[in-house]
Amino acid sequence: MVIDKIEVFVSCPGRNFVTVKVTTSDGTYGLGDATVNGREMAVVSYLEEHVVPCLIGRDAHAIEDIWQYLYKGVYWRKGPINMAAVASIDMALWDIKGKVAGLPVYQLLGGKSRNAVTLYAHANGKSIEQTLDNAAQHVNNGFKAIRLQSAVPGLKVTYGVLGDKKDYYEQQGNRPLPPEEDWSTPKYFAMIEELFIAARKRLGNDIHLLHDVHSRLTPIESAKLGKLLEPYNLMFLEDASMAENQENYKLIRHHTTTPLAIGETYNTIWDCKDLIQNQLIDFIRVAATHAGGITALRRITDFASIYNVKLAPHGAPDLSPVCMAAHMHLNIWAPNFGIQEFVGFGNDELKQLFKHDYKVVDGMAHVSEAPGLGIEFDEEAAKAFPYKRSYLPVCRLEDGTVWNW
Ligand code: GCO
Ligand code: MG
Repeated sequence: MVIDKIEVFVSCPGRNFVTVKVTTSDGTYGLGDATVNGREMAVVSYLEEHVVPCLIGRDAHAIEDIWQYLYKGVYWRKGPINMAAVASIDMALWDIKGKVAGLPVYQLLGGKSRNAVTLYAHANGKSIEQTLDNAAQHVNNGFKAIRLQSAVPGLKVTYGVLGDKKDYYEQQGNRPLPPEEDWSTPKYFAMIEELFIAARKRLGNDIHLLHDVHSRLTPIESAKLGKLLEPYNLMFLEDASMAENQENYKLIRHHTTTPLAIGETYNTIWDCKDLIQNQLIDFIRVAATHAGGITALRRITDFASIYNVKLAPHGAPDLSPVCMAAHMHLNIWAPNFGIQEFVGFGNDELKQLFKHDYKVVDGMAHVSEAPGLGIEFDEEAAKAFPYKRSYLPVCRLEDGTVWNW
């Protein structure tokens, strides 16, 4: 059974997705996600021009060899564009292997470690009250874990808090140039503790609370934030600071017992190695699409398990439903699974294009029993939603200095 055809589809059902379809000589096909938010066409060209021609005619079962061929074999290792291309092929080959075996992918990884996958929902708001109204709604719907983000008073825009239904910039799918946002650390500090005081009062102590800083703080400011939030018992504080220099997290760690999470932009095990082996974080937030697929996430997860670090995959809507399906199989297998971020795929266009087979009940995902990944993509329907250039915002301090996103 050899690889016969590889097709790359770019569609915009509300936001852009790059979907890869690998078809074998016996007609079996598998799907992969290669979406790199705001840089979609770079991956398309990398795949079509440099990856696809090398794979036609290769054994579709040789997942590990193909992974190594695309990683070690190319000289230019790592990087988001390269690794998203590797990831999409890898996911599609696992999907094919599962279909051929007649087994869901989690069975090929070693079977279930739990009954269902715990999810965390997002609650955003223009005010603390609005954020907590949204959180209370998630609790009513059965969620046991919620990420809280609230607009910072005095700033023009706060990420993810746009009001109306489009509260994710990237979901708007049509931003021909990057919008800009402002940031002020003092204004943020004036709000953030209030959010968690009010959250514990309103939601009680049984709900897991999480928060994403989007890397806006320096390490010493992150250390201060971690300490400040200790009384409110967060499940984790995400992306407090950048960790291009992984030493940054030593400083944060020495000052606070608030659990730390990072990894959504990481592309390989090397990006997380020091953080994991020095036990500077508690959750690793890699995504199958951005860190090299199921093969790579399985390796990172096993490595993390020896250091008590749990898997908590990135689950923003810029990862396609194909990636989420792959995560579900990893999550139900991983002995050291933590939690899955889950914003859902609400819009109708998107539901026309992608059909997944897992079910969400009371904030838990029940994983697909269909052979392979349990995901379908309607390439005909996708034609009605062509690519639209779109960007994430750029962040600046109030004096105009470009800041971390
Ligand atoms: C998350 C992420 C998102 C990102 C988005 C960027 O934790 O869900 O930080 O909020 O901003 O994925 O593409
Ligand atoms: Mg994040």
